Amino acid sequence: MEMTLRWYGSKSDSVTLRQIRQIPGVTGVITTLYDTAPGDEWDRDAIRAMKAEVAASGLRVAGIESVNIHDAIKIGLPERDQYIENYIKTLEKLGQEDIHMVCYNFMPVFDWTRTELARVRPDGSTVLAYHQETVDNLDPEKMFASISGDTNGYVMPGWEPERMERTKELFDMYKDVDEEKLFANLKYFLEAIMPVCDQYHINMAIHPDDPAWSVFGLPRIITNLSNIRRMMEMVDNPHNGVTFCSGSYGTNPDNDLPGMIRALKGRVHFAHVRNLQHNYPGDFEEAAHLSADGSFDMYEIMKALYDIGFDGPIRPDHGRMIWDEVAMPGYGLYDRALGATYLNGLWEAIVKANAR
Ligand code: DNO
Repeated sequence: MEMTLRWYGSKSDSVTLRQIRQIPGVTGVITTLYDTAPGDEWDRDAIRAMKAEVAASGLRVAGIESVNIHDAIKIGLPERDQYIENYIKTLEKLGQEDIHMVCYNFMPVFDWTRTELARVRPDGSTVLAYHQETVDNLDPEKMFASISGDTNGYVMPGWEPERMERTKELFDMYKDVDEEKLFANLKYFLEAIMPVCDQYHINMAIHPDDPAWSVFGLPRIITNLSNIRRMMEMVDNPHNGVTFCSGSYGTNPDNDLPGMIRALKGRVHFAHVRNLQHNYPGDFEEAAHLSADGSFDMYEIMKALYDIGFDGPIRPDHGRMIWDEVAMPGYGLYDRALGATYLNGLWEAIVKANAR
């Protein structure tokens, strides 16, 4: 595995490449071209410039999170072919620039969903949290407004204000899309892009729906092992794989995280590893990466990744806000650095125990 950190670019991230470079064992970043909109064909010079900026700090671009999917593709509108064509050209350029892992998601309207961005934990840190009853009683158009006061002034990916202003229009556009249609549209997209992935050895890593169930009545399909299997079998190609995000699949306590990892051997192309705390059915909050701070056994998760021979990029995921840091919720420096160090420690112990 390669330990990485997500980086939002020098224009908007409070965390610098220099700081990331100083986290022991972190050799790469996961980033994207932040001036592009879903559906745009990326510019090769811009990809080169991004790579050069990262390389100048002694790090490398280990993968892209995300090349976002235009709504026309997810909905299955006639204009999807043009957007798929653009996506293919983007993948081609990434491949030519030696970037071989692309994370994306296939969630309608909302990317990840949380009801609080700064819930206070017993130790005084603040974390992202989810309370089902709040979602059930909330008009989806007010979702963004209800949390926007807690973003610390950062635009959070997936929650861009321009997109949130269009919530009503987006709901209308998705009104005829059910799970079956979404699966069919995903299949159409994957079939179209696999040839370019084969040509340039690009691993596509679909991100799970977070939380791993339907919100606001919208269809959500990347939620559990049987649906992932269906996705992999409908376009059976080793480049059609997943981002194993413990914090997203783990929102549903029925998902056996280490068991899922083992079942996905060969198809886990990227790992987001973090812990969360289940309080009671329908309420969870994010926790420190340490097993003892939340509900997951982080050792078992790392051990499962080791056992399947995982060799892709991995990153600590949402961190708590600690030590008075002011940053994008979930994406400060301090707690993610602690997370990276802890995951590296688990990995070293697993590697050495297995070498004996
Ligand atoms: C949230 C992230 C997601 C993820 C996208 C991938 O913190 O994990 O926004 O990047 O779903 O496309």
